[in-house]
Amino acid sequence: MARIIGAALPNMPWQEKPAGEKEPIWRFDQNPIINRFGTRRSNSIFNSAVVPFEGGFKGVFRCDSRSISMDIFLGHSEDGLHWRIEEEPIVFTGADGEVLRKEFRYDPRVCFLEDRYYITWCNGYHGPTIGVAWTQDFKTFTQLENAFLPFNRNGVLFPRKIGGMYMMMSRPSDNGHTPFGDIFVSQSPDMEFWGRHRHMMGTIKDNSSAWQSTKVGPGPVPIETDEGWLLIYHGVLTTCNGYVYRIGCALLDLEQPWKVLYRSADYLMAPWEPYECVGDVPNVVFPCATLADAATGRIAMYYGCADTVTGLAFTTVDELVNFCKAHAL
Ligand code: BMA
Repeated sequence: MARIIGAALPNMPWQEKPAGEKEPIWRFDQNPIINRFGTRRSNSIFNSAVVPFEGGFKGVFRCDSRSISMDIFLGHSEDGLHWRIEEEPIVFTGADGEVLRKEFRYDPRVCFLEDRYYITWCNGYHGPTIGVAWTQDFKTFTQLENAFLPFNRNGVLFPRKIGGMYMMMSRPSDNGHTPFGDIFVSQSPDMEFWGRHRHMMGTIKDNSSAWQSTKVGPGPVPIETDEGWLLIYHGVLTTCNGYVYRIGCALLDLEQPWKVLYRSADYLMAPWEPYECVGDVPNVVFPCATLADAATGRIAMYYGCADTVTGLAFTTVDELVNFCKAHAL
C-alpha cells in the first residue's frame, strides 16, 4: 500500500469507484463541474487550480473572455464542486513595474509551501514564460520576478524544499503552439534566482508510447508519497487533425526529483467524453490541480476539458502508484 505524505483532507470532493469500473481514474458523474459561462464575460473556464483553504476551497481559474483575452481569476467554494468565480482578474502588487507588466496569463497552478500559497502561471513577457506570486489570505497577491526567460510554459513547484532548495518543473517552449517539449526541474534558494537546471523527462519517439511523442508538460503540484513524488503530467500526439492531449503519471525520486523511477507507457486518461472531445480545442484533457487526503489516499484531479470547461476525476494513491509500475516504460 502506497502512502501519501501530507495532511488529511476529510472534506475533499469524493465519489467511490463505480462497481465494474476498470479504469484507474474515474470521472465525477456530474462533469463538467464548471461550464464555460462561469463569469459574465467568460468564453471558457478550464486548466485551473484548486487548494484547501480555511475549511473550504480557493481556486485560481483560467477564464478566457469573449474577446479571447486570457487571464486568471479567483474562485471560492465550500465543497470544491460549486464555485463562485470573481468577475475581475486577480490584481497583483509588486515592487517593480516591469514585473507586473502583463501580456496574458493562463494555466495557473497553486502550491502551498511553508506558510503561503504560491501561484505559478504562463505569463506573457515578450512571449510566454513563468510568472510567480504568493498570497497568504487570497485577498492580496504579491508578484515576484518571472522564474525564467521566455519561452517557457507549465511552471509547477514542488510543495517543499528539497535538499534546502525550492524546486520548480517547467517546459521550455517556443512562442507558438510548440511542436516539441521536455520537462526540466530547476532550483532556487529564494524563489527569485533559478538555476541548476536538470532534464527530467522527454518525449517518447518510438512506437512504445506515441501518445507522448510530441511534447510533455507537468500538470498538478506533485504529491509526496512514500514511494516517490507522484507526478501527473500531460502528453501530446500530433495527428492529421492537430494535437491530442492525454494524461500520464510517473514516480520521481524524493531527493533528486529529476530522476524518474517509473513512468507509464499507457496513458492514464484520454479525451473520451463528449465535453473532452468537443469544444474550442477538441481532444484535450489538461490537469492542473489535485486535492489529496493523506488519511485515506484519496485523490481528486481538476482538469481542463477541450479548452472550454473544467472537469473533476477521482483516483487513489494506490491506483496511481500501481498504474505507474504496471505499465512502466
Ligand atoms: C497548450 C496550452 C494549454 C492548452 C493546450 C491545448 O499549448 O495553451 O493552455 O490547453 O495548448 O490547446
